Amino acid sequence: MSSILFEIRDQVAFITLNRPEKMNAFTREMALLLQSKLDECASLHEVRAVFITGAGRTFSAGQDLAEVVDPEGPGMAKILSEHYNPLVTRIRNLPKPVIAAVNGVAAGAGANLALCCDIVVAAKSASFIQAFSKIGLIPDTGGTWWLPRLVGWQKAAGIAFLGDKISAENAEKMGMLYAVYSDEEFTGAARALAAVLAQMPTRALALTKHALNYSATNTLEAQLQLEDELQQKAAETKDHAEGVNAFLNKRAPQFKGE
Ligand code: LHQ
Repeated sequence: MSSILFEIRDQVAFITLNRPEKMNAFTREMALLLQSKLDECASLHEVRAVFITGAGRTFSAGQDLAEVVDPEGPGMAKILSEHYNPLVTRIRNLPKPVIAAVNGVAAGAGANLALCCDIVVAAKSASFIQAFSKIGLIPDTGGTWWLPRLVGWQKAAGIAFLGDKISAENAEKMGMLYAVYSDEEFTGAARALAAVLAQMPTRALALTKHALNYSATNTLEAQLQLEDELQQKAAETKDHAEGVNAFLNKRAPQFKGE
């Protein structure tokens, strides 16, 4: 069975991290396969939203620690530069909405991969652990970048230093998540959200994502200039014309992602 399951349905690419017996911990093989699936999502016109979840009872336990100590393994030097950093940049640069559907524990690099997605939703029983300090490491996979931006400096420092388990409900209160659903509703609600996003004006969402990416480092003046440039591009899309036409004719828009 492949460590990454991939299926396209109704213009949503469903990606499942699939090593449930090892809590979906990442090996090199799995990280490289996920990279290639994200590339496929970027290039296929029929994919208009990406949905990432975990098989079994966890989202992902982060790096497979057995691989770290394996003399035949990739070694520390490659794990960030060849596995996780390219995953984060792929997700951030993918011109389509990426949803992390956190079904259970998300620990270490698994937690931070979820946090770098555009919209993070979680089951009530899910949790987030910055497990790094427990093994003498620092939060990687963008953790030191996302955490202070999502939850503020104080909470970020506490969560990163202590490595304690944050429940989905607390994570949502702190601003780490878009929504928490009951365990019973979770799969249906998370997939419904992806289905809605896949029917939206995909190019406008991609331009919004681009603007949000730059907002983290731009000055207000630079961001206003960027919004101006990107809005010109959005205004040229067929979906913009369709949206305005549908509004004026009091009908539902039919966006095609063009
Ligand atoms: C695992 C793992 C795992 C291997 C569970 N590896 N087997 C970057 C730079 C370079 C090096 C290091 O890493 C990184 C990035 C990182 O991600 S660092 C952080 C790595 N992750 C962790 O430290 C988390 C370790 N796992 C846990 O704390 C727990 O397993 C969690 C809280 C995820 C789940 O706990 P439980 O529900 O109690 O399950 P369990 O601990 O019994 O695990 C079940 C099995 O999964 C078990 O295998 P076994 O053969 O005994 O049944 C675990 O050994 C295995 N597993 N995480 N990361």
